Amino acid sequence: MKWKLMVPSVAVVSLLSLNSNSQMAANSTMSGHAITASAISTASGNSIAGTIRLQGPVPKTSPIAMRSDPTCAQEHPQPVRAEDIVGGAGGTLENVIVFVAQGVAERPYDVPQAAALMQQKGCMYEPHVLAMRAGQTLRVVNADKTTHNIHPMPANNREWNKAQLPGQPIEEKFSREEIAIPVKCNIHPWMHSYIAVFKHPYFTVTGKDGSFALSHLPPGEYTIEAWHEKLGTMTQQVKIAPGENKKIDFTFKSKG
Ligand SMILES: [Cu+2]
Repeated sequence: MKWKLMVPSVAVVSLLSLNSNSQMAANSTMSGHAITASAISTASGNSIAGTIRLQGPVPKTSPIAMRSDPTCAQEHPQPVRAEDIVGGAGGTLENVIVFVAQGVAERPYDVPQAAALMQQKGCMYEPHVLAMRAGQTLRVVNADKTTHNIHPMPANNREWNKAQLPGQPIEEKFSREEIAIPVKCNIHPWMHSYIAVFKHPYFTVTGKDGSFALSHLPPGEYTIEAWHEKLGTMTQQVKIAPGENKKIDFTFKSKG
């Protein structure tokens, strides 16, 4: 009960001290509200925005069997499905990381003071894909009544692996950019997620409506990349003039 009360307050702090789009994306996924990247103001100009879509059917997934831990299973009256590919209405695609891959000035950027939040709830990760900043605090919350073991498996950061009892948050950091770090739970084999770590603030993660917005970009030429855990990456070259709000879309092709 204690954590149910505390989690929303963390989310509010994150929203108020919004330094990166990832916080917004993380919170929207977490709260289930339709707060998407498109809700971020682009009125000041210099933004790149659009929609990520999936062409073709969303592959059908089997319900996850949580019988090995009845504590997990009892949290889900309805079957839960893997979140490998999550589509929305009109062919939109959720859980795509959209970011500036090239063109950002090489300089230090202020790191958000608010933590990026990863919850374990109903023995699933929320959000399924989290994007955060190098040096930012990652706060991992266990909202379940069971023990988890969170285990990020980075290629470019320090690996760690921690058992987590109910109600005991873990705080960690990643020091280097990496897109994206696979995360698993050593106790529940169906639990997996991804954490992307950026050295600059120009990134976001799509929600159900597939929309994204990269705001407050200085005029210039950029390579914009869209990353999906199963569908790979796509890039586009984009040039934005002073005050310009550019629209670009990405369409991934379904393999199934
Ligand atoms: Cu677990």
